[in-house]
Amino acid sequence: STQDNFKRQAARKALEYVPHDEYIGVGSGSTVAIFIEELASIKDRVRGVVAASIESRDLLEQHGIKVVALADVGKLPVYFDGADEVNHSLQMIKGGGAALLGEKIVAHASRQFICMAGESKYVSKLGAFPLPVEVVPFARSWVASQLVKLGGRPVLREGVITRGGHEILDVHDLEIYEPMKLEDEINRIPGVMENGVFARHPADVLILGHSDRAEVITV
Ligand code: DER
Repeated sequence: STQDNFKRQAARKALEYVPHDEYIGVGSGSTVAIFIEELASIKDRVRGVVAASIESRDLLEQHGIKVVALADVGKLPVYFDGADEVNHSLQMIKGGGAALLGEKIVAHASRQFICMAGESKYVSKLGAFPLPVEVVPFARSWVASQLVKLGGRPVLREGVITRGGHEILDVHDLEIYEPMKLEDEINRIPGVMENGVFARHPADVLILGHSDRAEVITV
């Protein structure tokens, strides 16, 4: 599909940012899945990969790429991941794939964040995509009431329990004028494990896939 083509253009360009003989981190989603396929062609160059999600770990192993644990590698030089939205400051909304807790951990454990996305993800203001918030199940209703006070309309993502045993509330109708402030405000609500605003730790490089090329954007 056209979207897949955008993703592949971005994933191919991202290979240029893979350092020689280093550990790297990868996130989750369909763009990362394409990146992992492309990575297989240069897997001898990679010392090992820290996967932020179980799906990515399994995909890496299927491609014969060495998977290592974050605990065994400390700080990573670079982290590759997709996004649901990315603004012109390279702040992101993530969590469409319910792996946002692992993704934010590995992103913060990495020196550089390379975001790969199709052109439709590049927006001037975040918030059209409902914001995923990972919550402790028994606190779900109370957290939802606090998110309503922030102007959101939280909707439980039915049938999803995350790797950490939590639920996801997708928060619609948020007007996100100050992403960093919102990221901190939501994470201060007791019962919230993590949320999908990646503003404290924006991407360093955005590789935007178009139909026939990839565009490299930095701030
Ligand atoms: O869940 C996530 O954070 C993914 O990275 C998501 O934001 C991007 O998924 P996609 O590459 O399938 O659009």
